[in-house]
Amino acid sequence: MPATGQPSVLIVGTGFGGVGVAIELKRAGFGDITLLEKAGDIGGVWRENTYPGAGCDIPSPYYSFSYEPNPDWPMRFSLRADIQDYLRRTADKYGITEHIRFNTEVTAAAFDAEAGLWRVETSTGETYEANVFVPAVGQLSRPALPSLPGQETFAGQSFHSALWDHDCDLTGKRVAVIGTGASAIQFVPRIQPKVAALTLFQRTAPYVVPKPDTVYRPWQLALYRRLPRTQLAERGFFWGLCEFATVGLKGNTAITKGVQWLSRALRNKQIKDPQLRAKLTPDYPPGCKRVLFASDYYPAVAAANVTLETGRIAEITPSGVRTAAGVEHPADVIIYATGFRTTEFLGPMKVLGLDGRDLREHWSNGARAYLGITVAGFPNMFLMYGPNTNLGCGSIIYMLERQARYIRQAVRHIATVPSYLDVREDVADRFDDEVRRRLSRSVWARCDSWYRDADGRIPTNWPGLVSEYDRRTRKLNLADYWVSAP
Ligand code: N01
Repeated sequence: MPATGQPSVLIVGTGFGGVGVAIELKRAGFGDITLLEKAGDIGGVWRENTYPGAGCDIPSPYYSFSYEPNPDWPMRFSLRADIQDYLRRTADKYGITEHIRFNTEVTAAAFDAEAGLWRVETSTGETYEANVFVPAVGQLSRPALPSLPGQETFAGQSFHSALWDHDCDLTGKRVAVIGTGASAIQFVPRIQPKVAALTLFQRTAPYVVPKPDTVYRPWQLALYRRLPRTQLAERGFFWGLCEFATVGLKGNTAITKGVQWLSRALRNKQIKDPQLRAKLTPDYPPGCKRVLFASDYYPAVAAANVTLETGRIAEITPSGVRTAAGVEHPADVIIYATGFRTTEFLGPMKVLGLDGRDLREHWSNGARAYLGITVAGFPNMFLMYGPNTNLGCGSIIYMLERQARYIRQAVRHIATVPSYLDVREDVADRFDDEVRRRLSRSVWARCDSWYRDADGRIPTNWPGLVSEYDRRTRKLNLADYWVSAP
């Protein structure tokens, strides 16, 4: 631990979380920062997900850093390349890129209490030491593949939507898409016009509502540049709209009925065949799974070359996909749009805290963290986008900024009084009890989704409004922590 005020900080990951916390610390005068990135570029999910049509379903004026508004967003709902460019530019502008070590994957991290240091190991065999350890590896970074019988026998090409094979030309091919979540509804309308036939395997119908997208006109962009408050107003509007929607997700059925109505109206307008419409009608409460914004999805599903298959998949055969009813759908290519292993926080990394306690064991009954940031027994480890900080509606960047602000205060304390902060177990337990109690009343407790783990626990989502998260993370309360000198 340095006696003077520059604790070393090691950040894992360079998505919005890693870059965001690095900027916060650098702006506060903490320069001893290292970011380790397993890939060769920054961007997190916006680097990884390159499927056609990949973009953000939160409006860009809200899905931006508050201190770095971007008057050049081409569209309200920007596509991935523009979002990744924005992150790259912002990292450069704030002098973060020079702190990044690319192609360096973290495999393990262990806390040495005597030295007050985290020792971090990488797949290349290097060891890094730092006073503060900030994993910022996201919740949606590990693709989930189903285990279907016969999968390995398929003779054609197959890939996951987050690992899109751009060498695989889909033109004129028979394509099977498994899954109808946020990823599928973005790429299905893009690939449908070029494929010969598309079979879409839907296990559960999603709620789809119109996407109020717009390409910003030159005068609008000029206005944003001249009068930044106009873009701020748009940001504020969507912030408010999501807060309102979240009241519904917390249990207000009058609001979720509105979502149901919007989705039904879109189906009635875009799907003429009553049988297809029935298949596309969800049978669970709105919001329980993520509500999807798309104005081009239903027309693509209704196209003549698309078959919506709702029967259970029994097996993958060398030539296609067979359902439990024995229907064989021939396919040249299978695309798995089956989502991510969202409840395995920190993925394959082995993290050891005080007295060698293993984070994976500590989380064997489900991941948990105080305010989604700190874990008892893992001092000076601060998570970005940790457990229970995801949103049903809202900008994750807003949440990340609150986490970064909290971590900056912790680093400031460590800089002033060389020490390590370990959240008190009773404080963390009380918080977790509250989160569980509140989530059990939310709409997310009422169906299966990637928000829940195999035991039905919800380790992903924040149970309240983002304004509450803002308030509760505004000031680091040292009374919540054991503060020890190394
Ligand atoms: O994944 P998903 P995603 N057999 O888990 C189905 C973010 N995101 O990649 O609903 C058959 O939502 C599964 O069926 P069911 C966003 O937060 C954001 O689409 O479990 N089907 C479901 O239909 C999003 O929510 C943007 O019954 C199987 C689908 O696969 C999150 O990423 C864009 C199956 C998986 O859907 C994940 O979205 C894209 C099986 N064995 C993604 N296993 C933005 O715009 C799974 N399924 C910000």
